[in-house]
Amino acid sequence: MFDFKSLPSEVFPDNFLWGGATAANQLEGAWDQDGKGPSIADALPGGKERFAIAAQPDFKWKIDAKKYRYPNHRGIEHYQRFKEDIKLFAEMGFKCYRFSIAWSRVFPKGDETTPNEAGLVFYDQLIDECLKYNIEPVVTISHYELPLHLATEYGGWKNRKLIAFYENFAKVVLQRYSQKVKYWMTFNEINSAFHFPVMSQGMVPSNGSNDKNNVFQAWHNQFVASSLAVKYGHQLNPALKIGCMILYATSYAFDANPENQMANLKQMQDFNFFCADVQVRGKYPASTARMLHDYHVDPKKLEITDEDLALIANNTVDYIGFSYYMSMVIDETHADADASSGNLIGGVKNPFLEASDWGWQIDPTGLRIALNELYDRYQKPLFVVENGLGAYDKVEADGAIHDEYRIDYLRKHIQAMGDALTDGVDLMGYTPWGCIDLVSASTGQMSKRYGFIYVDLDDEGNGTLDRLRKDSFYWYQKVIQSNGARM
Ligand code: BGP
Repeated sequence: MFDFKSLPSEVFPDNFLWGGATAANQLEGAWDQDGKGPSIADALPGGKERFAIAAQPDFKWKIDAKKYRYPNHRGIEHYQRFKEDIKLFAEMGFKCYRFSIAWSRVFPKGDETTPNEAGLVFYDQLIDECLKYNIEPVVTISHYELPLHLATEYGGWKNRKLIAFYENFAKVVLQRYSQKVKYWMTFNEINSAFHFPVMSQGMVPSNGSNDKNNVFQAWHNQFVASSLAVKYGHQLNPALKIGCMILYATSYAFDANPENQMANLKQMQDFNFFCADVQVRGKYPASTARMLHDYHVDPKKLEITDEDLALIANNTVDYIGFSYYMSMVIDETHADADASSGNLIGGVKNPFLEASDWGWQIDPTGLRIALNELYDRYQKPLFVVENGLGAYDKVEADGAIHDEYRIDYLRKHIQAMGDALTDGVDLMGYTPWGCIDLVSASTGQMSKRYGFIYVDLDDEGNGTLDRLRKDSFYWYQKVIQSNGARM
């Protein structure tokens, strides 16, 4: 029998998880307080220099207080103001809040055996503050914030020793919070290493990030580590839902030329599906051999044991978390095509779409397509854990922020999710990115803002850090109140 409850006005299920998303390194600040060690995010330059690292063979990780002190080191001082921030989330009616646990707050160097209790106390308080308002915490275990020591001394994720260090970290936090936190994700945007292994694998060119053998080895090590976390989490509490998290960019072939269609198929397999296939289906996809060949990876150089493969097969994820900001176009046949831009991904310009000030092509229908593609392929619950518009905001004389462009972007993407639900997709929730303004991952700056809440802080570190409600704050409050019926 068909279930007719998904009529347009009540398309979002009653238990739909409306909320917002952040990451520790982009908002906490307090980078060296209460025993926290430095993470790779604390050693990354801001501005254009950030992505330029990928082309600097001699780049060395270092903490340069002058150059890198701001902004990741300070964030938006959420560490000090988390109660005020969670209260504002509660005022919007959040049902859940996605954040990450800074690994180097818990294990300052990453390879210790005993955790830093003061670091854990912060997360005890943060989680309890969420629960006080009935906000369900959604935790990313690792979000672009590997302890720096694991990058400098061990060379990042290509080193197998990191599996045990991650396992130790994951066990500590899973054990401590397994009765309070139901939703988890093991690695943020695990597939982003495809383009920028610096942030997700802690590898720079001098550690071999330009060698795809290393990138694949690092992925494999992360898959094993993720499986160990899933295994332990389920043993602790079978009710836990532990997901993967991928960066999804719907991609289209430029035209009906079969060459472009084939190139797009490879793009979908290699970028959008490869990591999810391993984590959701529990095995490497059939396209892996072709992919290794295309990227000149020598399979004999990869260390993959039977025991690893069994772990991966037996500990698949419960749901698929993914970020969606934009779509892209694949064109292999026109050398002169106009390039588009994204933080980690590229492609050519799509004449049917508008783009953000950073060139990210805005495509709500692409989200409906993504949800259908993912659900058709995996038949697992989906969770849109990042989405949003990075924009420059202006504060009016009366303190108001009229961000109708952001409302327009989010409204269209929520409508696309509603359409996908009517298509039959199983969608658990929606946590727009940077629900409070924070440091941008790609620029390392404040001026690229996503929040419903404005934070008074500029790219040079000037400002009161006051929190102001944008127009989108009141709009999103209504969306949640009406469970997606009023937009
Ligand atoms: C994703 C990351 C986030 C976040 C977001 C927006 O790739 O998971 O950490 O920052 O993108 O990107 P940006 O801050 O570069 O605009």
